[in-house]
Amino acid sequence: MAVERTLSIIKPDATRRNLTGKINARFEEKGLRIVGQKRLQLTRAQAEAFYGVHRERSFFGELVDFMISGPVVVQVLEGENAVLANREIMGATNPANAEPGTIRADFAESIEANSVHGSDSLENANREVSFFFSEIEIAG
Ligand code: RTP
Ligand code: MG
Repeated sequence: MAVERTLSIIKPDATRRNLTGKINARFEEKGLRIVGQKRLQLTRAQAEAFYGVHRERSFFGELVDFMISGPVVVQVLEGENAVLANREIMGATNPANAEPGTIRADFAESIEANSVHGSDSLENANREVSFFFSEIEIAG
C-alpha cells in the first residue's frame, strides 16, 4: 500500500450545521491525517470549474448553486490508500444507500446535500488538490 493524498470538501450543508469537527474526527479516527485545510466561500466560476466534469449532467446547475450556498472547508487528507479509504469513510453518494457509520449515512441531508466530497481516483486527487492548494499550504 502507498501513502496517498486526496482532496476532501466539507460541503455547505455540513458547515451550516457546524459539523466540521465531527466530520474531521471521522477522518482522524480512521487514520487519515488532515495535512492541509482552509475554509472558503466559493464563487460560481470556481464551483463550475471544479465540477467541470459534471457540466453535461442534469444536476450540474443545482450542484453549483448548492456548493456556493455557504462556506466549504477544503482539505488534503493523507494516509495509506487515502483515496479509497476516504470514499469508504464517506459512504455512498445517496445517503439512503450509505452504510451505517459512514459520514453520509450519519450526517447527509439528501443525494445533493451529502455533506462531503472526496476525490474518486488518484489522478483526480492530484488534480483536485492542485486546484485548491499550493505546496506551501500542505504540511505532511
Ligand atoms: P463527490 O464528487 O461530491 O465526492 O460525490 P460522488 O463522487 O459520490 O458523486 P458524483 O456522481 O461525483 O456527483 C457529484 C455530486 O453531485 C451531487 N449529485 N446530485 N441530484 C442528483 O441526482 C445528484 N447526483 C449527484 C452530489 O452532491 C454529489 O456528491
Ligand atoms: Mg465525484
